[in-house]
Amino acid sequence: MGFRKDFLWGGAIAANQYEGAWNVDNRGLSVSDIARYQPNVDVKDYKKQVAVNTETIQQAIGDETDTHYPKRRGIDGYHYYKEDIELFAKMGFKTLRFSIAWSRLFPQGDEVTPNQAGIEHYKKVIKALKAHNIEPLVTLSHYEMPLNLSLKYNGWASKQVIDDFVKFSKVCFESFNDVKYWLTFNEIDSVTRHPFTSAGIIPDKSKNLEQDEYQALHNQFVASAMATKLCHEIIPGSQVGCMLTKLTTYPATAKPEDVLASLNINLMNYYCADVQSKGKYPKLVLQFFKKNNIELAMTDDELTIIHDNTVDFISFSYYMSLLAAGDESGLEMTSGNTIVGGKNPYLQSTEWGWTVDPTGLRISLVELYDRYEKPLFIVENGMGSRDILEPNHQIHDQYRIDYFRAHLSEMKKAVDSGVDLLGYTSWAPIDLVSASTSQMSKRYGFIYVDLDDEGNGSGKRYIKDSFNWYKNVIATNGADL
Ligand code: BGP
Repeated sequence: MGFRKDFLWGGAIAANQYEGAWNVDNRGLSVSDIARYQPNVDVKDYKKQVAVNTETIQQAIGDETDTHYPKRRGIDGYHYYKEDIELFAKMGFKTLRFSIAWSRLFPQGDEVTPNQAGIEHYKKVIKALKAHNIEPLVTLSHYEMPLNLSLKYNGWASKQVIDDFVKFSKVCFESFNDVKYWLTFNEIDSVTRHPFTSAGIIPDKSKNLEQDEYQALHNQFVASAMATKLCHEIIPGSQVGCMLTKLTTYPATAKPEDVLASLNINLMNYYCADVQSKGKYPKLVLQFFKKNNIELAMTDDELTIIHDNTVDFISFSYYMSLLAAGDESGLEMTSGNTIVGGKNPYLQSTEWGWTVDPTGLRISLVELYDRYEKPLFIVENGMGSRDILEPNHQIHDQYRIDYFRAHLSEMKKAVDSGVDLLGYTSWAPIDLVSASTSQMSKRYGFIYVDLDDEGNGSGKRYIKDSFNWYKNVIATNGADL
């Protein structure tokens, strides 16, 4: 009973929210450099927060400062990584999930040879991790496609991008061949929620946006399968995972119409993992395409590649749960993780509208394990909160400890019921720029970073109360929560 002996405890970050140094060492512009901090837009209005068009993109390109674009500065992890890794090591991390910024290796995305400076940077990061016995868990694509590929091809809507991604992946596997665990696309299903961030699709360039989104997903499935094949060939013993946003949806009531609505939503939430894990499209999804006049360009060869190169494990993010109803008119809606759904009257939600549902994590683990019968990996879970930095640099974040304690307890119950879980990485072990709102004040870390939404502050790192709590969790392999 309890967690496996080699359970991978750790944390997860992404280059575009962590590194900054957007124009250092030949890095090219990425889609994340376009994300503008918008203090006057409601933080719960994700559609508005992440909206872009050709005009706002051109405006961002013309602005060569980081003033309005916090992801350009991140938390300067590009320069702080050694100190940060030392702090993670102090907590006893067994793994760190991080992403490789595609535009550091291929600034325009379509060069023939990679930018050596980018490769050298990640070699140093991996070396620092290994020196502390921290296993790297690398995401190849985490909302940071080279902007040039978005502008030139409308991103993943075009098959052209598959080759560019596979070339980038190959360079990663060859250059970082001591990395065992890899993820291809972060929250792959998010293409239909924020197509620009996830797939470089500029909505006003699409004639049929819905069709482009599903085509982009198909192209990513092909690229993911090709990368999986290469990874297995280049790094013997390596393990590749898919990564989905687990948006667990309950029926609003026991009314059969509500049950049906939640069933349909969950089926669509699962389909990306279905394709990547089972190697084929679910028949119900093919029927959905037909009914909605979505005609995807897919060849037999591509379907074979997908079929023959399925993932080794299923990873996912879990933040919250939602409600669905046959008739949504009576439902109070809430935002969360870039999706809007019914608000559960039994759950509390945060200032950003995300419900807190630890039992939902257990439900998700059981559902996923039963569906795929492959090892699972929780690669994101956490709660955005405002923290108060006390005059003596202390941060008393009991609310964060409560959140994690509740979720890890449910995770333990799922494991005790037989779920094979490889590890758990919190989002994020250190405060960084929010993916959806570009705020710094939406904090997730066990480590506080002294920066505000405008980028003012010393950038110094301070330990929160939750730091020592998590350290003890890891030291006891989850026995003492
Ligand atoms: C996930 C993303 C992460 C992360 C997290 C929290 O969807 O994969 O990049 O940021 O959500 O979201 P936010 O930063 O918007 O609070």
